[in-house]
Order: sequence, then structure tokens, then C-alpha cells
Amino acid sequence: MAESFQIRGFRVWPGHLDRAAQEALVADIRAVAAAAPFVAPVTPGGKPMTVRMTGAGRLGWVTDRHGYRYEARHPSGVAWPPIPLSVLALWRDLTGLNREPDCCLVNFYGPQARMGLHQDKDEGDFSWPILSVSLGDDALFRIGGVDRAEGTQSVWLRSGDVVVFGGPARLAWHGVDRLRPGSSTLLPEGGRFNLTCRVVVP
Ligand SMILES: O=C(O)CCC(=O)C(=O)O
Ligand SMILES: [Mn+2]
Repeated sequence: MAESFQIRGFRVWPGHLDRAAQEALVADIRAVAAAAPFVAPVTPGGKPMTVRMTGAGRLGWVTDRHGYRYEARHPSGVAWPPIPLSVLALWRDLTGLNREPDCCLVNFYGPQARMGLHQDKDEGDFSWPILSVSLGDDALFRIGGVDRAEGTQSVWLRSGDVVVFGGPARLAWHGVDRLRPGSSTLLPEGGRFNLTCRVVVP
């Protein structure tokens, strides 16, 4: 397996996916989005998010005026499509776990999109890691500690990079400050997909 490094308890595999694997994942994401279209989410406070979201798996993460939560159905009422086998294989390879994730959240970042610092804490069990895949334009990923007051460090995530954060880093603050538009040729429309696989149900 290719080299990895750790930053603040986040393990990063730079360039883990070659171009063919990235293209296959993008095709899988487009199939997910054909069944469960991207939505423009709003925070519980009513603020529009800049990313577009959809998901796969038995549960999907959603946000609207009613709060942040997991739902068994896409906002349109359809069931979430299954998590692509390619994504499940990546999860097994890099986490070594037999337990499958319940959710694969799919984020799309246009050139101006970002994601503010946050913790992933809507899951029912924080003992499982989260796996994150970057596809498309480079993203400046900011990592803090479990305590929001701790300092942060940033790392550019490039297309094909995979990150796993678990253990003490599972509840670390993190976010995406900005993209480097035009840095990747993977997506003809530009921008970036990010997948995060999560175990939601204990
Ligand atoms: O886009 C990323 O790299 C991170 C996404 C993220 O933190 C999330 O969806 O909760
Ligand atoms: Mn997150």
C-alpha cells in the first residue's frame, strides 16, 4: 500500500487512487446522483451552505430548518442508493474493518464553495473512524483538535487522496477553507467531490 502520513491524528494517503480509480469513483458518484440528486442544503439557522450534497447507504446526512440529522430517505422521498462497491472496498482496505459504513455522504464543491470548521457528531457511535475521499480540484483542509480552542493546521488535499480519522481525532474540528479552482482535470465541470463514509448506528 502507498505511503501515508499523519497530521493531528488524521491519516492521509496522498494519491492513493490513480486516475482510472478516480474516474471509476466519479462514474459511481454520478450514478448515485442520478438516483438521489444533489440538494442545496441550509443550516438549521437558515443559512444556505455553499456545498451541494447527496448520499448513499441506509442513512443519509441531511440539514434543513429542522436540524442536522440522519434520514432513511433523500429529501425527495426516495431511498438513498446503495454505497458503491468501489467505496466499500476502499473502506475495507484502509480501515481494516468488517463493519460497513451506514452512510456515504457526497459533497460537491463548486469553485467558491467551502465548509466551515465543524465536528462530525451526529452519528450514534464515535468509536468508528470516518473515511474521506477527495476527487477533483485541490482543497485546503483545516484540522484542529477536539477542543475548538486548540490551534489548527492545514493541508492541501488533492484528487485521489484519502483520509481516515478515528480514535482521539474522531471528534476533531475540521473544515475546508477553499479550493484551488482549475487544479485538476478530473471533473469537466470543475470543482471537487468529497465522499465521507460514516458508521451511524451503534
Ligand atoms: O470536504 C471535505 O474534505 C470534508 C467534508 C466534511 O468534513 C464533511 O462532509 O463533514
Ligand atoms: Mn466533517
